[in-house]
Amino acid sequence: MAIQSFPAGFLWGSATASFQVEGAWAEDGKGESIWDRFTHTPGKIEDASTGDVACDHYHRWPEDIALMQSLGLQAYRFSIAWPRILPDGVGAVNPRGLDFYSRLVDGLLEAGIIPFATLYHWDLPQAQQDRGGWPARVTAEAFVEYADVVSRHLGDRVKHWITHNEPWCVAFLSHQIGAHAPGWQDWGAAFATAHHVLLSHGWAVPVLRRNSPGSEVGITLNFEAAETVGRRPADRTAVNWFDGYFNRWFVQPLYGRRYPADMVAAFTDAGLLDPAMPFVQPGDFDAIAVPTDFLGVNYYKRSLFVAAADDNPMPVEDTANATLPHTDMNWEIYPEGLYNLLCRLHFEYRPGKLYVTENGASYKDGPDADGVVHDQRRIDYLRSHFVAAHRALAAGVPLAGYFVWSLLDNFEWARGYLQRFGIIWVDYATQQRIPKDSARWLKGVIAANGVEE
Ligand code: IFM
Repeated sequence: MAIQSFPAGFLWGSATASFQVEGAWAEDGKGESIWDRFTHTPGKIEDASTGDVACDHYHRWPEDIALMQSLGLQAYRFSIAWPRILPDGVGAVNPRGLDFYSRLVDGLLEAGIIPFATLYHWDLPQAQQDRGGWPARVTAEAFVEYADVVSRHLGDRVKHWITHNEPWCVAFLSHQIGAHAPGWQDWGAAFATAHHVLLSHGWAVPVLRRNSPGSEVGITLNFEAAETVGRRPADRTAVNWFDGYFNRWFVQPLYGRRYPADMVAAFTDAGLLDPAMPFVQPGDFDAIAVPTDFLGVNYYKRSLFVAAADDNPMPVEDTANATLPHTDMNWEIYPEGLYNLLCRLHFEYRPGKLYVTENGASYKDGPDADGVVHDQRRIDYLRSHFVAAHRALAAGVPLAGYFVWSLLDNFEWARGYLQRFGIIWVDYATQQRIPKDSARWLKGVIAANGVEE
């Protein structure tokens, strides 16, 4: 097997998010988040679990940093819980919340691990939700206040900032499909949310730059490889529709191309979008297209589509033809999609650099009789995606780093604790951590700065 070497300085990391790992949901002055409210509402989460304790990372972060260090991780992507910092969304700052992240960042730096801080990974203060949440423009303004407070406090030490994680999830999964907090099913609210999230990103970038001189600032989007095996022109249209809804609606405005015209027309024709887009104000698109240093890419799977039989514009997922192996999330494994995506983003949008800010797989494999977790399928998944990323680098894509999702098994949103993405097993009853085989394998990849094809 040939070793595919990555460029010198390529960053290898792992990622988590505050609500998924921290626990301590009501400690040290933290305010309630929309995910606290959502998980405390019966019927929302598959296993009826909450993030109240999660991986107890809020208390166990020194142990978790030691684990990262033992694996040779060079960077750690974590998110900051807005309600720890501003329990009411805006206004009074909670110094104990800032202190927690300050200690975490200092601990990472002492361990030689570069902190990548995501400002928003979905845990909006409930008080801000009560002011209208993301469908209201005031929340974009509140986000800038929050970004200012955080970066004034941590900006001397954190030099990599991600404004938002996966705006599609914030907009559509949370406000149109309703599977995530706050659980709305309202297309209008989803479009307004998408706009306000992007706008808040655009407004926050100069604030982060001012408060954190010399830092890299970017945003993370999630992308899916949308494809069809259908032969009818309508099947291609269906794929384009999904690509517009999931991928292009977010990346285009960030790179100065506003919302995709074909999708504005498609959504309008379907009666889903008011073409006047009342949430857009003069200057918004310029703000959204503020230059950034990198684009963060989250990639997991392929989705196949066919055209709906009736006039419904929503494409239909073609599970019958999804014959590639699936992970426990029932996601089709398609490393080729990562290669295609990275090339597409580079050649169509020319971001200064890219990071894969999330990629990984959910498999249940747990400790055997000897307490060892053999997760060969995760190793295979990661290896194939690393090789795809390497091919993209060879094609000229300025990929600068790769963050495996996730460091720890953790709270997988609406799926609760039933899905395990970690390279480290977590026993939720005892909070014991056990690095899986994939963690040891990743350690080898990092040490070699290369992967066997
Ligand atoms: O766990 C999530 C993460 O919070 C956002 N990206 C996808 C992951 C797996 O579903």
